[in-house]
Amino acid sequence: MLKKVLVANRGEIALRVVRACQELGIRSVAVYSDADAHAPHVREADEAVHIGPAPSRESYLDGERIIAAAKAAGADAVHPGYGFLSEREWFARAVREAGLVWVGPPAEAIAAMGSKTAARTLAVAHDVPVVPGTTEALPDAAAAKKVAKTFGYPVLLKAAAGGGGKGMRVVRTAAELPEAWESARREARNAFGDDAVYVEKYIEGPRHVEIQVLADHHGTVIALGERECSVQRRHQKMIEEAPSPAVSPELRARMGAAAVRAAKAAGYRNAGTCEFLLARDGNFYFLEMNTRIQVEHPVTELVTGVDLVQWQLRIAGGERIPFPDTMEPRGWAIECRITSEDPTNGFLPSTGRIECLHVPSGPGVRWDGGVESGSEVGLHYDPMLAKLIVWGSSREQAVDRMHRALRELIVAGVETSREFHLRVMEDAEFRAGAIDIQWLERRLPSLLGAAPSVAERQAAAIAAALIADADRRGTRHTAQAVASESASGAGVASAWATLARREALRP
Ligand code: MV4
Repeated sequence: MLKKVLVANRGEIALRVVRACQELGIRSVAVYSDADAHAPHVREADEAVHIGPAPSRESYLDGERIIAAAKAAGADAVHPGYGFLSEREWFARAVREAGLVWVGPPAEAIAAMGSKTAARTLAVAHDVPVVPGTTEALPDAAAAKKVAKTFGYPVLLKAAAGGGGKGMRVVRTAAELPEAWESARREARNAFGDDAVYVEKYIEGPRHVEIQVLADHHGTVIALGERECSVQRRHQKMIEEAPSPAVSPELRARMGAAAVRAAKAAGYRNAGTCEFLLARDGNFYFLEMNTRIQVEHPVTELVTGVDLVQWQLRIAGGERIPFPDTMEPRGWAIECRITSEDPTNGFLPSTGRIECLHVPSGPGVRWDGGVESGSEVGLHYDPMLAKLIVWGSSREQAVDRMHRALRELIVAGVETSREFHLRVMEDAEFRAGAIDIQWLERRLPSLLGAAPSVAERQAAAIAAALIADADRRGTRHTAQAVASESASGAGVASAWATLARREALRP
């Protein structure tokens, strides 16, 4: 078993890993930048090492510095979390060469899955379905046109080095292809320094469904079911759930088996995720493998009962996976990403001090957060403050429970995605599970333009009652905050109202 793990990350995932270490009796070492000296992940870890100034490049992305910190602290392993250095092949290799255990897949597996075309080639060779198209980059637009003709329009041009939708172009007719080809190449070159582009059949209105896998060092590879991640905006996932409303036990078994084949083909170890497109006709296609623990891992944990982060640590320490290779989900789990973004203002990042944070609780509620009251939210790092995750015995119960939990949540001081999530939980299409990867962009105008949510209407009623009450108690300042926020109709109204309510009810 590992004895001391350096957590090469910050925020909620760093705290998540520290908690797993504590539960396993492993010592944890946090790292922190100037901006994070007082962050919860630093305080909760057994030890902490300062690694540099606020900009990530000089702290959380400084691999040499992090490895030096691990050695200085006497750690025997490094857990990278997600983002930052988690999928850098060179870092995984450097950690290993420093004599430390890498809590993740081998550098070779990261490399095998790093290129889209290489991953497609690997998938094809192991009977994992991929979208019809080429597995090689094409020399020019004429070659692309020729290939497109064989499986018909629309087609999608994709960057071989791809990621985040960069260098992707939908082409609906042969006439549009040359121009799209040039712009896809240009974008790929700028984004990845690699202008290799290939062609796929364009799948209309699919879902994004991914399969969680775990692989140990003794040849066992298992699938832990799927996550539905279609509710996303500009390639940023907003809400994830497990299982998917579109996946039957039979489909789950086939997708799971395909994911296990892909993982085995890559020599995969530890936790990873195979991303698929699930087409309207029920066909599924492998897209890529994420060689890290993902943001949305808790929904799988809640429906399988498997602590994925603990198992990352156990597997890295040499333990065998004790679970059966087929796992049916129990109940339903939903995750909402609580970000410091203003949904009414194009999801513009919001900064400031978190003046008040009241975390939801009660049956079936989990909060994986990285901030607290008093935390400063700046622009140096990702705007995700926390994840609110709920479990229910059915999808409907989970959605209702998420709505209840979101109503309990108060974040005052920065704008957040809370109100947006409330509206989604109230949305008839979402409640019917009728979602695909374009659903959110399509629905956003009506979601944000909709009548005030239940929470807002309640907040308005509470605010009205409070104004009278606060006057009597001489706490007019609270009443004024409530009144002005309510009158503006801003998403923070209910947060202030709940805060004020608590103030007003204080004896
Ligand atoms: C596709 C597709 C439709 N057809 N491939 C987007 C990012 C990259 N990882 C793969 N992506 C897509 N590939 C074919 N042949 C649609 C997308 C896509 C998408 C996929 C998953 C989640 C969100 C998405 C949003 C837009 C487009």
